[in-house]
Amino acid sequence: MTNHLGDIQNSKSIFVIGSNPAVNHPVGFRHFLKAKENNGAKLIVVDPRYTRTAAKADYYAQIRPGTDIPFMYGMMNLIFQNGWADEKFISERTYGIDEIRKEAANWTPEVVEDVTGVPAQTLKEITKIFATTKPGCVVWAMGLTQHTIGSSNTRIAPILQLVLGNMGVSGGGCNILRGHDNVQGASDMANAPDSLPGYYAKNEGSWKYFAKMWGVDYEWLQGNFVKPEWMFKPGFTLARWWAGPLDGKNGNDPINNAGDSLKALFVIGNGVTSTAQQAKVQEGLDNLELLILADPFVNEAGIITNKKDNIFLLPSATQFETSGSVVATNRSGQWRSKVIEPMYESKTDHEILFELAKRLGFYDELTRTIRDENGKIEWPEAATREISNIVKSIGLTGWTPERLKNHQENWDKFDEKTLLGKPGTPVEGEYYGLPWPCWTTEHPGSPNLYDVSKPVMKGGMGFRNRFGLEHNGVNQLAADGVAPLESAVNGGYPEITKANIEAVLGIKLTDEEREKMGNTWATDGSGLIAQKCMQKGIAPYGNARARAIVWTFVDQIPKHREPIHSPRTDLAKKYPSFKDKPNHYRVDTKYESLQQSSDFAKDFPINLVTGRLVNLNGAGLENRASKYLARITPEMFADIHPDLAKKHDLKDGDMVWIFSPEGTKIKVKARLVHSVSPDMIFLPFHFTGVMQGVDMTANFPDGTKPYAWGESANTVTNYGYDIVTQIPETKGGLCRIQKA
Ligand SMILES: Nc1nc2c(c(=O)[nH]1)N[C@H]1C(S)=C(S)[C@@H](COP(=O)(O)OP(=O)(O)OC[C@H]3O[C@@H](n4cnc5c(=O)[nH]c(N)nc54)[C@H](O)[C@@H]3O)O[C@H]1N2
Ligand SMILES: Nc1nc2c(c(=O)[nH]1)N[C@H]1C(S)=C(S)[C@@H](COP(=O)(O)OP(=O)(O)OC[C@H]3O[C@@H](n4cnc5c(=O)[nH]c(N)nc54)[C@H](O)[C@@H]3O)O[C@H]1N2
Ligand SMILES: [Mo]
Repeated sequence: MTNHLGDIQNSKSIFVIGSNPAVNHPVGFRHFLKAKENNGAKLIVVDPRYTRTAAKADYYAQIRPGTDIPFMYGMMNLIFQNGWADEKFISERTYGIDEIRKEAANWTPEVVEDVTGVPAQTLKEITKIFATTKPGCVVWAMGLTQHTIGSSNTRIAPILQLVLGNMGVSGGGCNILRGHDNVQGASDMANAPDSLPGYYAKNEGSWKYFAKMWGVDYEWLQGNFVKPEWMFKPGFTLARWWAGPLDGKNGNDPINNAGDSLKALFVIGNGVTSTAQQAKVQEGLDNLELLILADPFVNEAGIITNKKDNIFLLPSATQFETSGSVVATNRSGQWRSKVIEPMYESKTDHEILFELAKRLGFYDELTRTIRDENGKIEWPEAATREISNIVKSIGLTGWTPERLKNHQENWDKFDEKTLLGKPGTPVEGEYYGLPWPCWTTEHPGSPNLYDVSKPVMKGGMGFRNRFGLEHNGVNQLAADGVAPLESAVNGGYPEITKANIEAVLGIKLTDEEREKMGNTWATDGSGLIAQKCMQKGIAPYGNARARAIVWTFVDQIPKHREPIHSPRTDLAKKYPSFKDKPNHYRVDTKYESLQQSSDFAKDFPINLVTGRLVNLNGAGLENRASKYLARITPEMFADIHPDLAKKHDLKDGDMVWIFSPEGTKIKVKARLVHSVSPDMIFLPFHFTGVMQGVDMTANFPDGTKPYAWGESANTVTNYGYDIVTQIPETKGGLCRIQKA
């Protein structure tokens, strides 16, 4: 999130595209409702389903899945034409918007109507209200990301905000609602396979910086890889690990894994059965030599597999049985305190990992900087301190355990609309949770990113200078006169390095300082660069232009491409998918070759959309093991429009088979509702335990079977993975239905 949930109360218009916060973020949604009630804010919802969020909307558009790029280009087409663009913001703080203008010109309301299914009139009404009611924020979540073009979706929405000058302002920004508890913290800590903690690139410079900060030899680190060069390569993703054990067998995608297949899987805190193409996941599990599931519940990966040996369930403690820092959706840090000691024989996740490291023989290296002389670890404070010591890239430097605990103890003394600590309290002048970047231990955190109306020491900053100083001869730094308030440089400036700090800040370093200082702001273990920058009101990461063109991507600007399985074969020809991508996170991945291989829509004419229910979460076992939550939705079902149901002779409560183009099928109960259109069905993905008609729940150890189980939506989600991130296309696929 560039801004925060409370800041949504400062919005005058809220554009929700691909998110259903009334169901999935019901506490956060309170702020949306307050914005409506207190601020007269207009709520706009674009979703293929008429959701509970849509029920609260002033404007609603029912969009065909996977066509959000045409919709937003359509908006920009009208914005440029009507003079609603913020040309000053565009010229001073952005790069490449002219390319966007050209592409937007193609997307007239009529073309948009044909591709998205949204009437031209609705597009016009929504565009006018959003473009002229400022400030406005954009909100999205999985409705935009779970597509082959998910990463392009996540670029076009911020571009829309740049064009409107809605970025870097309170009440504006891009409020991307994160999913799990601490998912922001998890991604900050490198759960992605292509980076180190803090999003440091997996290159030699970063590895050497980490080696130094961890107190271990770089050569030792590198020696743990099968060959030195594998240290720099991305790993498998969660979406596609199962291709690893299958290793190209049975027509599965070939892998590139140093000549070997994947033998063992260690799962800690993921449901596994939430993964797309679950029949493949099952095949992957069956082909493992070793499966370890560290989970407070019986992870259903162990239930759906036919594997009979070498499956170990490690009882993890829950988050109530441990303490430490986590990160909220808005980049705020939060301190958690243990409520009870771990029950029975369970162990906390960090203990499990420490024990694993001991047995693998690198406990000493793993804990070197967090142990005292007697080998004792002050947990979790020492871990938080290590993180704040190392992760400069996103500004975690100011997150000491003491400051986070102070916020925990005084959480009632912050203003919810600004996050500012109230005067006369122990948190005066600080923002709740010190939202990153929090550059130093004196910095108050940054509630809204890219806001130049504030001094850096009060949370202000420009855009990050991340991609060099010029591109195609165009300067990438912000224009003269644009800089955070009270900054020593009144205009753009580069990211700060040891080499340029004296020139940019107008200071002189002592020899001792130069000796201690790291080469760049992100690898300066001494913290001197950040401190000097704060004194001069400078954001260490620079003050640059936001770019609309990503010159290293296949689509340099976001382009519409039809889902791999599109109901519109004519449009799949006109807007084809990407070229197939070999070695995409180690797996050869199909796009165009699959999309163009068959007229899928002929045999599978119905759109398949998957998503969430308010009473269940993720893979769902945690909640299906609760009698009361399970009772709300005791069985797996499909939402079907009455008109579609009629065509198939289905009544409410009838059983229906759903077939996917992959050749898989599930049998579920039909629930007749008007929230879906007649050309689509909706499936919740929180069930599993039955695989294509086969009940596997006898595999549950005695006494652990949940109160509800059923077929998994993911057994019929189609092949398709984002071109950059590899997130599965679980929001855009096809199916066929038949009365069971
Ligand atoms: N109760 C509950 N709350 C949760 C979770 C849960 O499982 N249960 N999970 C948490 C997690 S991990 C996450 S990531 C978040 C996710 O939160 P959301 O993203 O809000 O969750 P979804 O229901 O998956 O999808 C949101 C909406 O996207 C719509 N959609 C589908 N395809 C498209 C499309 O092509 N374009 C547009 N514009 N919309 C589309 C769907 O119809 C759906 O209403 O929720 C979190 N909160
Ligand atoms: N079809 C379809 N599939 C989807 C999605 C979709 O919209 N459609 N959404 C996707 C998204 S966004 C997400 S995030 C995933 C969610 O999918 P998962 O990550 O699988 O979601 P959870 O069920 O929350 O899984 C968490 C697991 O961790 C365990 N757990 C809970 N607390 C702890 C703990 O403290 N320690 C340990 N070790 N384990 C713990 C739980 O018991 C559970 O087994 O699903 C994805 N799959
Ligand atoms: Mo998620």
